[in-house]
Formats: sequence, structure tokens, C-alpha cells
Amino acid sequence: MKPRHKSLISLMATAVVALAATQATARDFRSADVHAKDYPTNLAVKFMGDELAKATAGKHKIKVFGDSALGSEKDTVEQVKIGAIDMVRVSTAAFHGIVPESMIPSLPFIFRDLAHFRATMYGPQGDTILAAFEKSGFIALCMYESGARSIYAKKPIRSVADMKGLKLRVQPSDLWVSLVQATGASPTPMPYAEVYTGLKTGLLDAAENNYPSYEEARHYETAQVYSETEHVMSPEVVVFSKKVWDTLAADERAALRKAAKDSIAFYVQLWDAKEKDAKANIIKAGVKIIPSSEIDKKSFVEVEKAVWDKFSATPELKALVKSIVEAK
Ligand code: GTR
Repeated sequence: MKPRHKSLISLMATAVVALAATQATARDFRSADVHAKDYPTNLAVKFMGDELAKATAGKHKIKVFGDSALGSEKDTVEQVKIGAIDMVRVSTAAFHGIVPESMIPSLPFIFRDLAHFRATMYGPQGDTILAAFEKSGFIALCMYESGARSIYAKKPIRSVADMKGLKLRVQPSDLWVSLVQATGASPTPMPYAEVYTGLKTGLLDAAENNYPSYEEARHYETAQVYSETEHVMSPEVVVFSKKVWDTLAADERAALRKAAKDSIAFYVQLWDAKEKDAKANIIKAGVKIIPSSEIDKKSFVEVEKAVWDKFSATPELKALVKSIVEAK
């Protein structure tokens, strides 16, 4: 046999062994999250893990690391990129600088209501956004709703005029910085885990989030007025490392994708209950709520037009915006 053939055969043999090894290796995929173990995102990823274990006869599982134990959203996304962590559940805001499509659902007031959000983000427009992650080296498996984000401070916010000069925490993202600057407030980008201290020490006057995060992170202890500005409904996203994904067999990838899709309905039920529960708890704790009916939303919509233009500048992004806005 000629040496060339020999080396080809040994190469093929190595490939076969490698493939068998990949398929034989059981994995406990590590998934990072900033929320506590019992928060809906973590319970949903745990559900995904149980489904995955069933589909792979117990071979693959998912282990959730909550409470920012593996780092901030930005840090863990970087680790997922290099394959040091297998998975992450973050706000889509953590991908604003990486996947331009992920910015679109954070455009202020883009969703008319929850039904509009669900029809698009669990529908074709959501699929477009998820698919866009791959060219940046990530496999986005599914999105979850996260209610509406509203502003909380020591004082009520009824119109954009009340925002002037407020030191307001934002998620580390250019879109978020611009969004808050447009209102006349002063944005301070900071990881979730640091906001509690920021509010306590007076480094921040205000922050913004949905009811469950406002409650979980105990931001209500210092920022006791929650004004239902409902300015953004950005979704959560569950993302898998492409580096790790590329080592998996086709049936294993399919099982992961299916488990993620199946976790949405499970999540939505938990989220619905959590929102109600969190709101009831913060009311009990003495928080004053300014209901959305008392907020001059028009004043916010006006100043945010420039943000839409700035962050959906390409024809592809404009088409995505149009398709969301025009969806029934
Ligand atoms: C929450 C979201 C987290 C994180 C946090 C934040 O609503 O679930 O992933 O993004 O907001 O504001 O940092």
C-alpha cells in the first residue's frame, strides 16, 4: 500500500474514533444565569435539562448556576463564546453589541401589548432574531418573555420631564445608554448584581426593570416608587456555545432545540404567576405604584424616535422592525 493511502486510512480511522468518542461522552452542560435558582428562567432551563435527559436516555443533562455565580451577563456571554461555559440565559440586551438583530425587541414601545410580543417573538420574527446569532458564533435556542420594564426611583415619574438629571442604571449596552440619554436622565451602565449597592449608596437615583427583578434584587428597599412607564419589553434568550455545539451529534442538537422550544410554555406559566406574586409582594412592602394610566407615554415615545433611527439603520434591521410593527 502506498504511504498516501495509508495516511488517508489512518486519518479516517482517527475521525471515526473521534466521532464515537463525541457521541459517547455524557455531558452536564453548565448554564449561567444572574437570577436565583427558583426564578422562572432557571426553572425553565432546568426543565430543558430534564427533557434533554429524557431524550438522550440520561446521557446529557444541564446544570444551572444562578445568582451570577459564573459572572455578570457580559462575562458569561464571553465565556460561552470561547466554550468555557456551555450555555447562558441572559437578557437579549447582553447581545446588543454582538448580534444587531437582538436590539430590535429593545426598541422602546415597539410592542403594542403582550399579545403582540408573543405573536412575533414566539413566531417568525423571533426565529429571524434567533437565527442571526449563528453568524456571531452562538446558537440561540429560544426566547422567553420578560414582561415590561418600568422606571423606579425615590420619586414618581409621570412624564419625560421627571427624568431630567436622574442617575439611572442601565444594562451595559449602547442602545440602553442612548435610550436613557434621550429622556434627559444620566445613564450608568452596570451589571445586575451591583445595582442594589448602587441604589443604597446613592451612586444611583433610579433603575428600571420588571416587577420580578425589582422584587428579587430588593431594589424596592431604596427606590420605593415604581412608575409603570413600560418602556421596553426586551425578551430573555437561551444561548448555547457554538464551540460546544459543533462537537454534538445531529440527534443531540435536535434534542436540545426541542427541549428549548418545549420549555417556553412551561416558562410562560411560571412567569405569569411570578409577575402577579412579585407585584403583590412589593405592594405589601410599602412600594408606591404609579399606574401606566397615569403616565404620559406620548412624551417618552416622542423623544425615543431618534433611538429607533440610530439602532435600526440597515435595510435588514428596518425590514425586521417593519415586520414586527405590522404584525397583527
Ligand atoms: C432582568 C433580566 C436579567 C438581567 C436584568 C438586568 O429583567 O431577567 O437577565 O438582564 O434584568 O437588568 O440586568
